[in-house]
Amino acid sequence: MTSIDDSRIPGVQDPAVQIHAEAETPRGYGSMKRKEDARFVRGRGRYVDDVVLPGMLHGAVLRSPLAHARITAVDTSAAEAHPKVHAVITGETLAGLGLAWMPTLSNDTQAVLATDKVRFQGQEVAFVVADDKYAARDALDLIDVQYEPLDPVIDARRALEAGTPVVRDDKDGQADNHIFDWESGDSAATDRVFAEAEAAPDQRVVTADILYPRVHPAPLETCGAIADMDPVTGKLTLWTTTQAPHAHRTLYALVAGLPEHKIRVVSPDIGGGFGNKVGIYPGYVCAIVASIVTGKPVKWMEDRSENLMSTSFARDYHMRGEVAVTDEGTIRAVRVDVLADHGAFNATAQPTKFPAGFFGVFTGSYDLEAAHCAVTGVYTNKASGGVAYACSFRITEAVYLVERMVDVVAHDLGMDPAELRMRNLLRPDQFPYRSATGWEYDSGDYPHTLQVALEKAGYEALRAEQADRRRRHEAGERVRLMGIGLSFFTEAVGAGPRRSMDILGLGMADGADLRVHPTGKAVLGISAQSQGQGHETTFAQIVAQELGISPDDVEVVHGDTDLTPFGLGTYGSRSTPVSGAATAVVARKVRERARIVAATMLEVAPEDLEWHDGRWQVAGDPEASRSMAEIAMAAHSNLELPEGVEGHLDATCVYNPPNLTYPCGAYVCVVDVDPGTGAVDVRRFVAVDDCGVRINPMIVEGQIHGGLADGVGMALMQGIAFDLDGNCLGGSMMDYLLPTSLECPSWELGETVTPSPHHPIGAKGIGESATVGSPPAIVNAVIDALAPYGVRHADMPLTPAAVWCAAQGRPLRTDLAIT
Ligand code: MCN
Ligand code: CUM
Repeated sequence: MTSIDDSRIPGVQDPAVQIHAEAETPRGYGSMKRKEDARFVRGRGRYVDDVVLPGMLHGAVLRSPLAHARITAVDTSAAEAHPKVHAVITGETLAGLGLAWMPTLSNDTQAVLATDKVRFQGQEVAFVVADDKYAARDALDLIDVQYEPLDPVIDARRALEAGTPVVRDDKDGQADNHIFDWESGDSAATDRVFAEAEAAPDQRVVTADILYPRVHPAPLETCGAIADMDPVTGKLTLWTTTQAPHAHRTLYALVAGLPEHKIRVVSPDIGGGFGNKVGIYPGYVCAIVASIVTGKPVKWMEDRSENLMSTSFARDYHMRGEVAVTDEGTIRAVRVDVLADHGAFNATAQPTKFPAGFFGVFTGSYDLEAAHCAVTGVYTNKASGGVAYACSFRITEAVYLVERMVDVVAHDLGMDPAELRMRNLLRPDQFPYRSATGWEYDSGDYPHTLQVALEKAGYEALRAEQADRRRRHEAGERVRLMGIGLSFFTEAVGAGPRRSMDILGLGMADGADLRVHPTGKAVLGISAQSQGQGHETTFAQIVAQELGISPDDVEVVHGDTDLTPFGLGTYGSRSTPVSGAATAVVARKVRERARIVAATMLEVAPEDLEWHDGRWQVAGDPEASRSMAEIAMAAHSNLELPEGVEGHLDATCVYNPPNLTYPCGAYVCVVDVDPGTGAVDVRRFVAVDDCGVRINPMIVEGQIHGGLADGVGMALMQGIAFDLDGNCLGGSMMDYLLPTSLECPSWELGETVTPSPHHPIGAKGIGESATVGSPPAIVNAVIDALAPYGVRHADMPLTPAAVWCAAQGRPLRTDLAIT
């Protein structure tokens, strides 16, 4: 038997942490403080790295220093002789178990530990297990790997050229670096509109090449796992940083052949995810194998550089956008060609399938006659991607592309970008709207949302101030240039409808189970996995709203596959759209059961009762009513219920969403740019989001704040470049810069509310909206500021150097460091 260190469990020694500090207990929706913060702000959260098991050993991963090399020999004898080392696992060890390669989310294969070649700098080569993590790290230096260096493939734009080395020569029939071709939309219809636009005297085609650079989500806690295979019971307990505990359990069962009921995945507090913790990493598999081999629990936690260099990155899309538009500014069609750099192993969420090819929403928020996009994926000698940082390989790049293109069109037409957007936005009467690429947007009032943002920003006055600054600049005064940038985005979140989506054969429905105890307190089990989004609070609020009890009386259980119902976890802002819907539905089931119990108690027919103010009440007789606590006690008593009605107040449900939810938002960013140094100051940022009904407005705003900061990071600071030898230039936080409060303005938020018509409580997801919507607004603002220099486009990250070069008419290539 193993046990965890009890003193670290909040509440065990400090009952105060269980007490919620609200003066007045709220019921249902509203900005109540987060329940989980009682432990987080006291430093009493329990993260994966806090888990300590008796007799636990520690693992460390040996990584490749080279981006591309053949492995000719691996000598582990000196490491094995280290007095504190228990085992050294290599690719050969794993090959003996059939585990040297594992499947990825895209049904590609990925090396767990390299056998034939290393394919990116930082790739996993061997795993050492020792008494402590220091000894494990020391022993890595004792492993002798012989490499025969090969030319690396670093420039994605050249990956398909003849004569380029083949990254994946391990795959049968793979003679080049091509992974897939994926397309969406009607190519013939789109080409027709473009031909017309080219021929017509009062229409035109606007084109731009746009890069969304490689970035990394960089969560606070890096990835890791503690594997504990009990040799007596044969049960594997895996404590791990996962956003999808149930999916991981099933995958371990399918891939490693372990019986699923003998696997328990526990994901306690995890320090952020941002998509970084969706995939299964080699280190997890190594920890499991190491626990089986040594018969002891084995912990593996990566360090910051390992996280930045080897775990799922995001973006790396080279995009060509074309827009067919009339001279008056009516956008007719969009055509997109994308080269997607997926690194050495294709690990992104199935890009060939709708809607994992979420890039299909590149038509944005506009009413188009036609649209077509083609994406080609290529292998390079870089770390593989994943489901990372507000869902790469989907909306994030698509929104950036279309919102950047709209500004390029405005530039070329000499039109105001707000006016151009207003002219082309979908109208409220067009919903539900079927896009040119087949997506059904559920609801929205886009012109209103944009209007609210423009008014909040004081758009007219900003433009007047800008004109004045430009005059002074032109008169030779040394002033900072002012830029105003807009974006309007439509998100598509809540994966997803069963008929259109599955990952490795699993559907996308989520379960929820709710038990109401005799005293009216409730426990909700969900499959969503909070990484900091406040689920323990908001999901309790949903139950509270439906049952008329306090959120403080609802305990939310998640992150343990032995205790919670199956579901695919938290990513793609799907928790509220899917698990949240399941929670509302299961609570309504309980409420209906409570109605029968209350009717029996009040000796009336269930139809005579009305749900009023959180109680079941006899119609027209407010005196005759019962609360959920009274009903719960009766449901567990000897009360004689009608024939066929079960006692107690428990229910389960599985929610299979009929559609995604489509939140939207209008953002306005104001920047000041110093043309002498290229330094950018984000002066103001107005964000008006519509995520339907808000359960906890404070948490929603927190989510938006975080996403806006992400946007500042991506637009101005982040971006992982490589040199031509394949050295990753973003491997530490000295090189990969995260935004702080110093780079961020005081956010100005606003809202519009268009409920989702198909979601039980009308809510749409919000977790990624601001990360998706803010980069184009910031970049548009910087480019707008540089208008006096004739700049039409420059790629992120708009570092001072990139801005300065753009102003000099020599835009930087930001994905490669060419020296
Ligand atoms: N919410 C609400 N009302 C709404 C919508 C949401 O009150 N109409 C609340 C929810 O109940 C939840 C939070 O806002 O408490 C976020 O909900 P949702 O939009 O459903 O997103 P998820 O919970 O599924 O979170 C995933 C999303 C993703 S995919 C990334 S990436 C990201 C993000 O959340 N990672 C985060 N926000 C993050 N925030 C933190 N602190 N840490 C991360 O790793
Ligand atoms: Cu795609 S980043 Mo979030 O979905 O976990």
